[in-house]
Amino acid sequence: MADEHAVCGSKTAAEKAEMESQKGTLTEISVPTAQCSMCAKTIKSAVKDVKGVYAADVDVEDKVASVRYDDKKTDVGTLENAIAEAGYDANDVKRNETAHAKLPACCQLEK
Ligand SMILES: [Cu+2]
Repeated sequence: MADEHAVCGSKTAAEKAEMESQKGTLTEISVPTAQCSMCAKTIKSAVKDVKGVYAADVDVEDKVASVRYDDKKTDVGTLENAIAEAGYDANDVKRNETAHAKLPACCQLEK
């Protein structure tokens, strides 16, 4: 396994294949407060917990979450809320401050 030591938030081969498949609808959600690979991991797992999401990827440098989802089971608003509930801004949806305060210190914004 070449990426056994890959940093948190990087794609596994299976995830990469999922993102590249044409399954479902692809949307990109702006996540301006994401800062590091831990953030990417947190956002990714929050989004993947939403029913109907096939695959998710977060680019911390571009500050964008790419999500493939079934538009019959969920929608962009639900995805935005899931990210906000995890403590991150998502498009125009503001982060849940309580969740944000519980993030690892490196992921919290400076006050
Ligand atoms: Cu972080």
